[in-house]
Amino acid sequence: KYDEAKVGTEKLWELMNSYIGSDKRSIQRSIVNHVEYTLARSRFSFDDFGAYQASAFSIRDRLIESWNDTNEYFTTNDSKRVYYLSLEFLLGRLMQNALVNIDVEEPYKDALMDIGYKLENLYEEEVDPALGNGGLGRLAACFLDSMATLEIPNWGYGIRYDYGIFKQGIVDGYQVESPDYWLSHGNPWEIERQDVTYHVRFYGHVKKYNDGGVERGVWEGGDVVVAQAYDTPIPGFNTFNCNNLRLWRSRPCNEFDFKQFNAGDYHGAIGERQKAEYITSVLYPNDSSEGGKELRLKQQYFFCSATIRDIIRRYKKTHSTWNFFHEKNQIQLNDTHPAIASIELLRILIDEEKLPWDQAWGIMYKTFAYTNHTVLPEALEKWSTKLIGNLLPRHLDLIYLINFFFLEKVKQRYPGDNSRVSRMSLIEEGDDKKVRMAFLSIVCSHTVNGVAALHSELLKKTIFKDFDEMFPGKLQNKTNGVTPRRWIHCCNPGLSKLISDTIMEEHTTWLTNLTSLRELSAYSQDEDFIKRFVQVKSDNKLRLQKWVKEHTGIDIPTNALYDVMVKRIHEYKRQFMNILYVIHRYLQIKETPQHERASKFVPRVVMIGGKAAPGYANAKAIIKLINSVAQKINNDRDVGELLKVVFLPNYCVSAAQIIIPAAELSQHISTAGTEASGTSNMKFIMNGSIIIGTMDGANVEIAEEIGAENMFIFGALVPEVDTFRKQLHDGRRDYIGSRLRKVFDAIRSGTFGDVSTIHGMLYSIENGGDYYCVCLDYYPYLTAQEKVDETYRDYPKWCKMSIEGIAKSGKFSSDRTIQEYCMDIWKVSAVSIPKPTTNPQ
Ligand code: NTF
Repeated sequence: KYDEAKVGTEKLWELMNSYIGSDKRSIQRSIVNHVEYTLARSRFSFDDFGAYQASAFSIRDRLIESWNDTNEYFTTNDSKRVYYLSLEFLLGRLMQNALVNIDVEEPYKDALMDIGYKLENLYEEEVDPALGNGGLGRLAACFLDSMATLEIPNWGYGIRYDYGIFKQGIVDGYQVESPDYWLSHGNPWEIERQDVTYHVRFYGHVKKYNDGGVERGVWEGGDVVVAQAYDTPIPGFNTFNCNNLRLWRSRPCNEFDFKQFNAGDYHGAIGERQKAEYITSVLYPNDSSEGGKELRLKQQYFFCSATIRDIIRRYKKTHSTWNFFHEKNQIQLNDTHPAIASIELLRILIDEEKLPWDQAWGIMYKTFAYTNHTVLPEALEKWSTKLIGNLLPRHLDLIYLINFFFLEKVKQRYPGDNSRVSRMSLIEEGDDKKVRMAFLSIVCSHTVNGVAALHSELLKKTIFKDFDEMFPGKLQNKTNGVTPRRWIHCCNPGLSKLISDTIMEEHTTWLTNLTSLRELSAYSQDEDFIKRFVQVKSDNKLRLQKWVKEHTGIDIPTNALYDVMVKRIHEYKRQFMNILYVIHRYLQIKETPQHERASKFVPRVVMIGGKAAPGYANAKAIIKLINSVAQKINNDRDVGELLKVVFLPNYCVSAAQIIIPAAELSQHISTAGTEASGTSNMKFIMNGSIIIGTMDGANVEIAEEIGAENMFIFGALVPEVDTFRKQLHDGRRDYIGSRLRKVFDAIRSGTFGDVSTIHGMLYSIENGGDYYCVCLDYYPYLTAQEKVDETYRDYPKWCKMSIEGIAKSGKFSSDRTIQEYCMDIWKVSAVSIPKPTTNPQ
């Protein structure tokens, strides 16, 4: 008998069971199809941008094939999944990363060349998706790459902002911000999911009732907005697995407000609805500080609520009881920004799923884990209870309840210790009561981690001391890492090739087993190897020289030491100390007779880049000072090419990929105890740049791995910082010293033009306000800088140090970090998707 449905299904299977081929013709076909049918361009009018878009769509098609197979496989096998919740994903450009990961960069290069396009030029057409501020967001992106590569069933969840981090321009030396409307030409990498939406409620009121001894709530009224999903496939390197990044966009709810419409206020009603879209319009540009703005809390709850519902929906497809939820789902909180997700899960379990409190609590507790990224007090989130109570009334109820039960336990454990109870309370008392989100996250998670050994130890000794005492073992360390696919192979193809040639391994092998770089150690004094290494570095310096000319108009020599400091501008990171030293060096050159200069000074190009939060006056003043100093020095013919200073504008992921491979020296000079980890330090080391740095964050572990003799380490350690701060407090004022005084005087006297915006900082530092210990570390810093010059003069020694750095950088692959999270926190293992066997054209 003819079974119509069965035949139909078979036909469909046959049609869809094919994969795009990787031969030249198939690639070209898939690209030109998109030119014609997706972009509707004719063969006479498509430029590099059109070619980029069409190629991106063609690559996305391939990703979708494995992405669909992957998700289906995980569902069929009921795989345990990890969800990484983050308000920021600083992905950087996706095209090269995708081509490299699915191993078709060469075929695409050839196929495009054959029809008249250079792949490298197409890379430049892509806008940076810049949905993050700095290290925290970039870490999330590296983690996604590693999880896909290690075949960990993972989805990232975040927000699809219309505006990413602002673009930084420099006008008269000052930072000016302009909006980054990155979607203006569409985004070929994402898949809009009209079929995946959730309602999210704000404000309103709660009706409580007693359900056989359990108090439950019904949350009603208020505003309801829609969360719509946008998916970006995340391909792993050298695997068929393809994970997903799901970002939410806010939309108005389709249920019309008939009253307002019928009252005749059509425009007003539409205007109200448009406000919904505002929630996901813009990324907050503050790195390491929190504003307490209602819209920010709305963003947080909006994406957490949609995410939790999405995870529950997926779980319920294959499960009819709650017993296995935590065994199948692990949720990692990237800092406290998504902390409200745990309360949302608890709320749904109690109010909607009608679970008893203990069971709901247990499920939540066993599902969540929390990563802390900072000890800076201004970055620790605290939300006013008024704000939460108004926006999320039921969540505030639950937080109070959690706090009540928690404090009961504290009292039981430490009877009579009232000060401990108030120290540990999730609520900070005062006129404006506040919820301490970090404490809430600790209490609601099974595991908490810091991001470098020193940072994790500091957490235990300082801000989380009481918690470490009460829950020994709960606080762990997971030292950060970076993906070597982007941070060696993509950004430094010359070095990648040199490595492959030298250790006689395909890049596909060592890039997933980075400790095999150790073999390079044997070549750190090998003449041929050094020759090639120096060639790679100078090619990269040339590339940066061009970039600098193009972006700043400044000419820099290539036969000079490239000294780089790129990161967000912050007092604790001490770009200020860097520029003070530059001024000192300039004054020294000026004081030295012409004929002695060449033998006394190594030519240097000092490059500093990074964005300042728009409301951070001191950071902006530092940018202005750097630019003014650059202006003066670069135009002083008397100094010539001995010293050049450049402020690298609009530092972002794609700029980093040019800057980092060209650096010879890189600065990581934060006050000990302030930089939780740092991740660019790892990227610089992998690219053969030597670190001048303090014993802070991951620098400590870098020194352990590569040897302190291969770095320029200086400065106060954490206990000395504490002592100095205490002395400042007690009135110590003798810390300036004559050489630093000279530098201050030069700034004040107008040597660098009008830099009055920095005067406040100078005054404060002189008068006991040197909280970040610039003056304490200044002289050791000078000594370390002298050592830098001395070493650079002995170039073979310099090369040996930088090669040793590369060779021993393997620990800092984010693959290692993710493996540790998998073993110690998530207890999850790899699920490898079978590669398709058929590949009909
Ligand atoms: C940052 N934290 C730290 O300041 C960096 O040291 C660290 O490398 C990255 O996190 C990644 O762990 C933050 O951005 C924040 F928001 F926590 F302050």
